[in-house]
Amino acid sequence: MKANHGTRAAALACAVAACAVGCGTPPGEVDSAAGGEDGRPPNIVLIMADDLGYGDISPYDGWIETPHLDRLAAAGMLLTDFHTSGAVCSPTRAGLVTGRYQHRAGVPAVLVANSDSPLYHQGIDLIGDHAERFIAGHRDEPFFLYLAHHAPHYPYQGPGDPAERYAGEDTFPGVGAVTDRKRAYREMVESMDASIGRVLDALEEQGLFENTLVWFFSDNGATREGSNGALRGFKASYWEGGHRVPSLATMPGRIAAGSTSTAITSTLDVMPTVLAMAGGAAHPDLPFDGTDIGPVLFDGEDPPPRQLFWSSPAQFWRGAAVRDGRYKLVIDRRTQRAAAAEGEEITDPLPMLFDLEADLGETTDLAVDEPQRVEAMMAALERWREDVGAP
Ligand SMILES: [Ca+2]
Repeated sequence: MKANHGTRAAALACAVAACAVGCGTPPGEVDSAAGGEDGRPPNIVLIMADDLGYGDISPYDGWIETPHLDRLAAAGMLLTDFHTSGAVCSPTRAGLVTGRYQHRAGVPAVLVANSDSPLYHQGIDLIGDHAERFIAGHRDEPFFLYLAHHAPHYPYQGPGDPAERYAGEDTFPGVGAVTDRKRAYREMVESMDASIGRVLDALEEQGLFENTLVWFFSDNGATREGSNGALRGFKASYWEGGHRVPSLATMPGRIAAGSTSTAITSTLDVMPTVLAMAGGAAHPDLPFDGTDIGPVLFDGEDPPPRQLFWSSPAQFWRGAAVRDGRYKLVIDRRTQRAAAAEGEEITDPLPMLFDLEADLGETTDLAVDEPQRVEAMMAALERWREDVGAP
């Protein structure tokens, strides 16, 4: 590995955020009923991949063998209808840490890092090192650990490839110099999987696995170098391939081993769920848009009916989507533009409607057949946009 110490330190600062539970919870307010048999509150480990797709990893019958993610799936729950609140990095992450639509925090689009805060995609081993030390160092107290991997975001570089980025560089190398990107992509996912295996081993060695929620998911769908399985579209779109992602949750004794949930869930639900487990609650002035899905994870319940919304400004593309039960409304300017006559100006959004239960691949537009449903979902989208300040 080719990295100086400064780069490693900066990469870790970007990639790892951790604290003992209690950061936001006054002493004495932790609900011990949420914990294990000895009354100890649970530990929380969130693991986020970057640009990993629905068809990338083996628990989802993907093309890359990921034995440690298989291990997570076997020990816990696989979520089949889990969504990111954005279709690119920053919006999803802002929604994740606030439990609220990212538009409310002023992050509807990508925040571009400057050269002082480099992303270093070969930092996976370092993230694993740090996580192991952190778990060992906090074995005697409840903890929260958030591991934000950069894999398999470009530039594509496997463990044996030359490093593409260094601290202080002003330019972003894009996909990088590697010519066999599929190979590099696969190796990045395999490295991340090995790192996750080390985290699971550390939890088991410390006797903490039973009382720890380990929740793995991606921040958006895959690029064309990866796979979104049967889903249409890629990262940076509001087709399912842009925002329906792998999600695995494990907590032996509380989450049924080898279980699957088809409930509609979101990255917006993560914060409400883990905060409830830690005995906390939302600030009264900042209510969550997500919900505590503990009943889904721990009891296999279906949550009440809900709508999910997506909307982005014109940074990379302009679009919106609404999910309501089996139906999904999609507004995609690129599709409109492709279908338009040369020189024709695109003014009004053209909503498309899909029945995901019958048509997961979003191939058959039902908008003409179901004008009332389209009208109701468009009205819901407008109300939501006004509420959260979305474009
Ligand atoms: Ca991403």
